[in-house]
Amino acid sequence: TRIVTVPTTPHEGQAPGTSGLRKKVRVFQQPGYAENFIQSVFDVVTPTPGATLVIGGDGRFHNRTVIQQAIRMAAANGYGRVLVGQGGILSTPAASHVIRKYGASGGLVLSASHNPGGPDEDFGIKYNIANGGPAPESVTAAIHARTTGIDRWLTVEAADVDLDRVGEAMVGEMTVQVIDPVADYADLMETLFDFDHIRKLVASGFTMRFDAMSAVTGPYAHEILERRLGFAPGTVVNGTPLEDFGGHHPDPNLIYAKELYDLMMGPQAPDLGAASDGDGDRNLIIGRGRFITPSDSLAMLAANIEIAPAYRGRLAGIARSMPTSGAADRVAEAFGVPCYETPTGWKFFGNLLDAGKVTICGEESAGTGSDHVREKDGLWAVLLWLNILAVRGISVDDLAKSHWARFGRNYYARHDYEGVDKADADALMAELLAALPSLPGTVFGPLVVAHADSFAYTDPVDHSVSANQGVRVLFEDGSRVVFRLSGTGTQGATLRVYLERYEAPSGHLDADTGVMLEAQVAAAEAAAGIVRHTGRIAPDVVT
Ligand code: VG1
Ligand code: CO
Repeated sequence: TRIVTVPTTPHEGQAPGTSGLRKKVRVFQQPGYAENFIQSVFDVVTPTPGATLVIGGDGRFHNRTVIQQAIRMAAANGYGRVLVGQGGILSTPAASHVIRKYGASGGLVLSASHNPGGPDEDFGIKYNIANGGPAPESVTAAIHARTTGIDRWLTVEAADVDLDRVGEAMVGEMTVQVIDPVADYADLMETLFDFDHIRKLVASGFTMRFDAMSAVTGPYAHEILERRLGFAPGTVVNGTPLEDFGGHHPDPNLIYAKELYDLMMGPQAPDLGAASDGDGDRNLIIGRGRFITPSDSLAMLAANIEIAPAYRGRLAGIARSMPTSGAADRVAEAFGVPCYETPTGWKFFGNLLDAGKVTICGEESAGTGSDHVREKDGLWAVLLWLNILAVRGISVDDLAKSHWARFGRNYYARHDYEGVDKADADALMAELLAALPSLPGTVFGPLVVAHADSFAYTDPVDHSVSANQGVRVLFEDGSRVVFRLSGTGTQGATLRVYLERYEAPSGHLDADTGVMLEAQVAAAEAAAGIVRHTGRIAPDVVT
């Protein structure tokens, strides 16, 4: 087959953020935009001839177009085989598993995750390495550098592959295998959890609702929850992936999954409510009448993970992102295992997982996962919850209460200010950074600043350093506020303010989170001048 060399010039702004390159679909539709980025990936990772590449996405608008481009480009760049999910579908955790299972050299995950989809919304491309996880910063930095100097991309002349039929096709000299996107992943879940026990729980009358938010987890949830575990048909709602997610934000939080939340707080609530995001790596867990914050979920899952067959006797350590609450730290301490604090983004967990230093990881943004893949995994978290509830025979609410009674409770909230003017957001952060040296000793109402810094992380495995990962203000009473700018948005800036306060087992364990965090909210405003900088008097999203 003839390899076609297409001359090109760089597109600006192709720096991958927290989780890949994310832009408006219209930006990706510019001639050569996706091609430049994909070629930059291939130029950096230089696949050995014949290597396998996995391609999949969350089914959002523009997914199929980029998949066809990427397949032809892979053929021209020397790959021997592409594995692609039927219909162009692979959830992020499923893609991670497929990369690992079939020994691929890497994968392209086409998704903008929790961001909305459709012609006027968002698209994204992320590269994952051979361990199945997001490329580390050294690789994403090299990809970005390459995008600034790229002058050609390579493709072959070939027809589109039929993505809707499982089977094999040739593109140039490269084999394309269209695979069932669900089977491998569902089989993996059966090896991790006690499905028999969960089936008994279901047979005993335990009910749940899983909201797939018209995104990628629908087919996975139908297969695993309804077919393999026996939950009643209709347990999974919004289970068909739509290109625009039905016009919603596929973000499983209390704002965008409000219907589920309202159901769970009402008289018709099933035993468990859960949801996942656009690409299937996030999870929302709500018991009847009880929302579990993602930070608490990480701690509760870690404390009980050894109940699940694949984790028996092997909790090696826990990792959490810096803004995630310290609830998991208390579990690690009690179990005598290390707890690592990483920057935001799953790419920072990869080395710890590969080295066997941690078994479970999590982020306050509704991401939880383990060493079974190298991505966070929404359905995995739901299944682990089910396994634990089945074996312990208690409700979500009772599990939470018993957890807090033993470890204490980290009251926690995140306030997001979305679509803020970028210059205003930058000015706020710059001022905060400049004020850091003078903050210790400052009094904000009942709080006194003990320590303030800009978080930097040294990877304990490869010793790489990631600086500037968010501003932390720690108070003498152990509470804290954290400030970061989002790295996944496509419009303006999003300011995230993370608020946390610990209550010991002897304290108030069932108080209102908003009330408990009043002093921290006021301190955040006083320290950062959010109203003054952004003109916003209240956050857009509170989770
Ligand atoms: C957000 C979350 C972060 C998560 C990332 C990707 O990043 O805060 O914890 O890893 O999204 O999640 P940021 O930079 O916007 O705060 V996903 O499910 O969008 O791939
Ligand atoms: Co996601």
